[in-house]
Amino acid sequence: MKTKISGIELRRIAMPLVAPFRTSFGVETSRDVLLVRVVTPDHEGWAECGAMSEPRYSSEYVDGVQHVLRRFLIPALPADGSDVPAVGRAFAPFTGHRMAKSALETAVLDARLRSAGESFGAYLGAVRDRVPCGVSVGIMDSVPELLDAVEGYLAEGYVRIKLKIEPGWDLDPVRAVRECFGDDLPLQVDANAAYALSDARHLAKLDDFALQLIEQPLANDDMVRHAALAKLLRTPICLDESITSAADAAAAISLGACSVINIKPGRVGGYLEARRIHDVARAHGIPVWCGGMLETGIGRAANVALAALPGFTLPGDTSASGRYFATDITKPFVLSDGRLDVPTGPGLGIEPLPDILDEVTTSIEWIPR
Ligand code: OSB
Ligand code: MG
Repeated sequence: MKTKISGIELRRIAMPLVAPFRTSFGVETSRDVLLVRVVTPDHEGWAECGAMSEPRYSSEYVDGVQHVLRRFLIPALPADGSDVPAVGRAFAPFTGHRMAKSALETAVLDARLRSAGESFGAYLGAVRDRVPCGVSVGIMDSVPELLDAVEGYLAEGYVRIKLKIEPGWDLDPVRAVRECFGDDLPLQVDANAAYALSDARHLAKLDDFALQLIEQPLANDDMVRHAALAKLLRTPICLDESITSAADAAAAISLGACSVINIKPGRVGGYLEARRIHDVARAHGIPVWCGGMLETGIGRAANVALAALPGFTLPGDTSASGRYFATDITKPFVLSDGRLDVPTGPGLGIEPLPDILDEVTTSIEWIPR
């Protein structure tokens, strides 16, 4: 599977969210998304970069990603159009910048798979044709507002709820959701690194609510304290920000820093590394689930394919298009019976709708090869 790349388009789009999404690290009202389009003589490959406009969730941000792609990663692409693992090897000398690497590698992979007529799911090793979906619910101004939002999502059919928490918005919202929707609702929380180990006694009060997990309670770079916290809580710890590679996953598992892993392909440098994390976790009996970065249909298509691998035994943050955007840039992903269908066409199996894409485009940079 070798095809020469004739050029790469870096396109920025502005995607207003249906409602503001608040986390412990900030409020998002509109996604500034970078799309990568790899053009070959007979196909094109698409990918979406998960980076946000400011370096809060992680050190990457969308302007920085575009710069790194233009300055380092695009020039490093193998000139002979070699296979996708070779793309990863060509990027390896550059430290970090995993969301940038992921976006370019994924667009190359999509172009290759489209020319081979193979879907992302088939390539990655999907074993399901639909995946159960959860929804991540942001921090709200009041508990009644939160209960309204959760009620709406449950009515749509989402099979598990994740509540964003931070100091001052943790026990009360969790208690209220449990009281209102019962003990059988699969419920989890995500702190996005908002706590310290000295909050352990407070966090242990969440143990009463039978949560499936608490995601990333402590700092991104602190696996050792997560391992210490795990000994003080009954609620299982899941890591998101802390896991940036399969090596990190292996380290976290052997340290006892987590018993569940959230896999986001962008955070870990691409779908091949995401699959390696899945494999490491599965070999250790650690469940994984697919996280999200408020993606459009382009990023979602690949995430849903990944979520169909056998080790993804928990519902992901792979919500339907309508949870994020009034109009998606692709044919929308629609929830049916709490599930999304895994696309089956070549590559991502979905592509941007040209008219909608043009309407939301804020800039286009073309980089010839
Ligand atoms: O921590 O999982 C997170 C969104 C942006 C950045 C970080 C996170 C999130 C979410 C939403 O929780 C996931 C989604 O629905 O895409
Ligand atoms: Mg998270």
